[in-house]
Amino acid sequence: MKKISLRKITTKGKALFIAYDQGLEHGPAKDFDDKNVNPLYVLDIAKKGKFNGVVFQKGIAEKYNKEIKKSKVPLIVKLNGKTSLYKGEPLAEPICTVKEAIKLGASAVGFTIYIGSEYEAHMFMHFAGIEREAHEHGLPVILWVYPRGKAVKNDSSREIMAYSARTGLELGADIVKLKYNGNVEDLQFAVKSAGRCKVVVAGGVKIRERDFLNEARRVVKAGAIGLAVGRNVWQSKKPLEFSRKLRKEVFG
Ligand code: FBP
Repeated sequence: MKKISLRKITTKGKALFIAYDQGLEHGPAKDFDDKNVNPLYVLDIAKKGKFNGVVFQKGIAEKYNKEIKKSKVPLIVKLNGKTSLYKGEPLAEPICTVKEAIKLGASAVGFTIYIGSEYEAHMFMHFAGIEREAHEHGLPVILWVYPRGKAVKNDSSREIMAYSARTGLELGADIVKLKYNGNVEDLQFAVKSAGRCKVVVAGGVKIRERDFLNEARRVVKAGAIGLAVGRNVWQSKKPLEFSRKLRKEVFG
């Protein structure tokens, strides 16, 4: 098996990714305004803000491929997803293959698993194939691990955050993306639980910029390699200024 290098999507071992799959996950009216509804607006932030990667679903990666390539921002193609309209047990089926992602010029692929869901085993099965194929091509795999479903009573406990992190390691992800519960010690243990699988944390809903920057500093201090942020960046009134401050927190 090829050695998987994170070089293309990290800077000195740290990473700041910009996530933009919310159009599918939440719907445009919930998160977007007239500016950030346009993928090119976010791509421009990713480029000028020197992000280590931009996360797009296949459709955006295809339709805006020329601009993505020109921007030289590493492309992370999300391989599964779902809308927020379906209210059953969470399940995100694959909607793009590793081969297609490679054709689109992906530097890494992303996949979500809802641990605790009735369909967990199904997502594990799909992920196993994706991880195998991506790694055969030397492509890093980022796994979003979100505990969810009626069996999950407290999705922000220490136990569940460590469990999410460990799932990333056990399933063969190179980077696991977690929802941070706000407790630094819990995150430290989650990072330990992830072992040689690196940890990035999700951004969440837009909060005060100063608070977000403080959180970012603590997250990196706790051992995470960085963040994969969406709304807190592209909903900012001054996204480039905010990105610059965020970079400072992550990369020092
Ligand atoms: P944000 O920084 O905007 O929270 O994005 C992170 C992310 O993981 C996105 O990639 C994804 O669309 C979204 O959160 C999913 O959030 P949820 O499933 O909690 O609605």
